[in-house]
Amino acid sequence: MSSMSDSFPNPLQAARFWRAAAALAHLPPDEGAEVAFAGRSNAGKSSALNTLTGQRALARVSKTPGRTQELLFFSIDERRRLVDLPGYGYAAASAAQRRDWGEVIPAYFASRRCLRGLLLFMDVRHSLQVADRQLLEAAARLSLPVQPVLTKADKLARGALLTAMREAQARLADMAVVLPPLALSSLSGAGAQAIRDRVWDWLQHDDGG
Ligand SMILES: Nc1nc2c(ncn2[C@@H]2O[C@H](COP(=O)(O)OP(=O)(O)O)[C@@H](O)[C@H]2O)c(=O)[nH]1
Ligand SMILES: [Mg+2]
Repeated sequence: MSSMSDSFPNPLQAARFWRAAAALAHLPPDEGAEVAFAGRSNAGKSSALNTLTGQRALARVSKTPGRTQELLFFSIDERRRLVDLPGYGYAAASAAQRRDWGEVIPAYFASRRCLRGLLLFMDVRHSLQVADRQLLEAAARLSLPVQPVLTKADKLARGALLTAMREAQARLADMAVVLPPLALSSLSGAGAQAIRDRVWDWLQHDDGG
């Protein structure tokens, strides 16, 4: 499939860290268009943000899960943003941290008219855990479109990858707002272009608010 971004520079490469919000009271104005990145801690979300933007160190890649508790805003231009949501579901989380992401992420979804879509990153070897399903349900309640991304595709041989993709797709099939999953290896970049195209397509929809 050809796409506009095959023949042009990656528009997401313009993304620059703009600001962090530790609480919903500190979100930037609800205008223009933004796309959010969500996933369990260690799912490969930061690696994906770097790969999709073609930048080596835009988001910190950590071996220590659960460090970022803020919403991080990256601006592409004056009207378009990427938003890195706090990673959830890590084993060592305190009760307060669990309550935090369980409330903050759905509240963020509900408070942003400018939110065009959600990328949900899941390790292809452990997709659709309980916390992922809760996030999908929160998105569905708001009719927020979700693109599932199955990460670390390089960890599986081709046959096992196809099986894992098919299984994930079957389990997601009954959710109306969820698109068919895409596979990504941030190590090789395989699969990145289809995800960039999805993000860029979402970011074109700006209602002028
Ligand atoms: N082999 C492989 N490892 C990956 C990939 N993406 C992330 N990782 C590794 O998985 C770990 C967690 O990645 P990170 O991006 O920090 O995950 P986050 O917690 O979701 O932001 C790190 O050790 C990464 O190097 C991938 O596509 N392939
Ligand atoms: Mg991270």
